[in-house]
Amino acid sequence: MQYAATTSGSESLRFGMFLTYGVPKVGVPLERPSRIVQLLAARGYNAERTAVTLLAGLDDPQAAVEAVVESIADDTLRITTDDVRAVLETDPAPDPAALESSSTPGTPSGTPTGSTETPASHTTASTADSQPKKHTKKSSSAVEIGGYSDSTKAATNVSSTPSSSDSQSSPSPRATRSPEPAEISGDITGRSTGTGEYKQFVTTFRDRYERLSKLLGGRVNHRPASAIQSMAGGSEAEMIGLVNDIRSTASGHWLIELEDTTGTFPVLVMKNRDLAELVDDLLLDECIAVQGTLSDDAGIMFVDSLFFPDVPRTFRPSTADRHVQAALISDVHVGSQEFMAEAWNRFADWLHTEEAEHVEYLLIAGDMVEGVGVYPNQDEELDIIDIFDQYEAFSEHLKSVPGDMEIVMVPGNHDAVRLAEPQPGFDEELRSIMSAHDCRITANPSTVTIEGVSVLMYHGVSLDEVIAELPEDKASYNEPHKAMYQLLKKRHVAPQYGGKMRLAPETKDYLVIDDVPDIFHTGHVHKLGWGKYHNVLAVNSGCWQAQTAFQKKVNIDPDVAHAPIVDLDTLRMTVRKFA
Ligand code: D5M
Ligand code: FE
Ligand code: ZN
Repeated sequence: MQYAATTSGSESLRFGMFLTYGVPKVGVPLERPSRIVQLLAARGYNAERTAVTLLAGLDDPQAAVEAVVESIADDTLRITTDDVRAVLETDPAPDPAALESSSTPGTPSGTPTGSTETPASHTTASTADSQPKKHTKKSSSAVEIGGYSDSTKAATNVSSTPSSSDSQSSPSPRATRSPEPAEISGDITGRSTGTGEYKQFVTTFRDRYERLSKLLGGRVNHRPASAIQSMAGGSEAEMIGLVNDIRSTASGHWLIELEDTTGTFPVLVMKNRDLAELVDDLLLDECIAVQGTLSDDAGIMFVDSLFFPDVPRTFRPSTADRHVQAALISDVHVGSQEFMAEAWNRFADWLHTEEAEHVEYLLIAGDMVEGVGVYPNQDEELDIIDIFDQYEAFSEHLKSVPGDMEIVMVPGNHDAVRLAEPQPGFDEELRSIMSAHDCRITANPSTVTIEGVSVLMYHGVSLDEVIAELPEDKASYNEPHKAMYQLLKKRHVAPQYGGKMRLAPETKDYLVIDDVPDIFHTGHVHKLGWGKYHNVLAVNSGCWQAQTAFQKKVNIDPDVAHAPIVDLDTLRMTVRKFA
């Protein structure tokens, strides 16, 4: 029998063999001069505002950035005006040939289509049940979500009445809030060790493998690939590996190459087996376990069971001890012509009313501002063209949020931090711009615990990828929470590498979901959707930016100016609409 691969399982650019081999170079794109801040951030530097202005005013800012980065001491974190001046004095016209060559700018377009394959029903042969309960605080049976079933178009499921617009003129007095300070874990800010060297990708992927294989370890008694390679034909075998390749064979079976830290091994999922459905859910680079039998020539494993790290079905979330709520928003996009300032003001006014007195936390999952140079021709839709001015304006909008609320923010792909994930929190300069309202600023992703409830905050760039790769019923723009379920199942916020998502090599894979969160909060796709996956509340907040020209072109109809509000004591959701 032959298992010749005929069709590729994925169109994505691949850099396989992360665990055992070298990795090709992935350049950080150099784009336009207005991206000085992002250019520097991508290289791991912050800069004084005056230094940025100085660089931006040069004929060839990109070359100047390179020259400055070359010239400064290795341990420099923040580039000063003096650093720039020193370079200009010694080398008034930095050589553009010194520039790294760059590939296409920005993110490839994400089309809102799923795979055309026939949707398979959601049968999961893969629920972990051996995990201990993490939370002991207040364990209850499954909590239901008020007024919402996670089936149809989320925007039509807004369960609360729209904000009363009359409340904005005369906010009624309310009791003072007393939120506890949020506890933050997984914050990479200031701890990034990535030098951008390619061998570091190997370290990151090894860490991913090691941590996810621990989660899967209870399910199989796995052997390393190198050991399986020397087993006799017909043996029973179990392996844990990262998915290196997925192909369909000439006869329609699925050939999957798994890789661990010792090598690779091909495994075959027969098309007529129930578990063939699970292949639909697979993404490249995710970690799975398989159990099966080796072929007679011991060259391949026939898979009998396939497991994802997953969230145990027995998971019970922690809840708050008192009635307290959190507003979960994202994608404010201040600085865009489409930013809905009036809707934001209605939201902020509502937060001052008695009705909102229990809303003590505001979590913002990225894209505070529109940024500059994020997508081609984006500048045509900018209302504020300077990135710092955008943050000044955002800060003004934060000031209208009640001062006694605890605000936590993580950056997104439009923010002025490095694009590669994990993204550190904003630098000192941006923090000082936003300091008027005392906010907590942390990395993307981070886990934020409020009132004993852990919230995994992640901007959500990988959702575009998950939606593009998986069948419509598993993940779509209309049901973004289902794409989030996939991330929970894979216990990784951005499993597939090499497409839209940029990964920063670090000594640890900060994108692994080690601990199951009580709430998973993302944004990015500008669609509202929420639901529960094995008792974890997944919420994708909408946005505060009306449809952009790009979104119109690709038929994305954003859910604008909704504020999902979660009761932290019950994990029930209500949505307020301010548009
Ligand atoms: O992303 C908002 C959503 O729209 C997200 O799903 C990506 C997609 N998007 C928006 N503009 C573009 C362009 N120009 N190319 C590709 N994909 C795009 P946000 O992060 O707010 O831009
Ligand atoms: Fe956005
Ligand atoms: Zn985004």
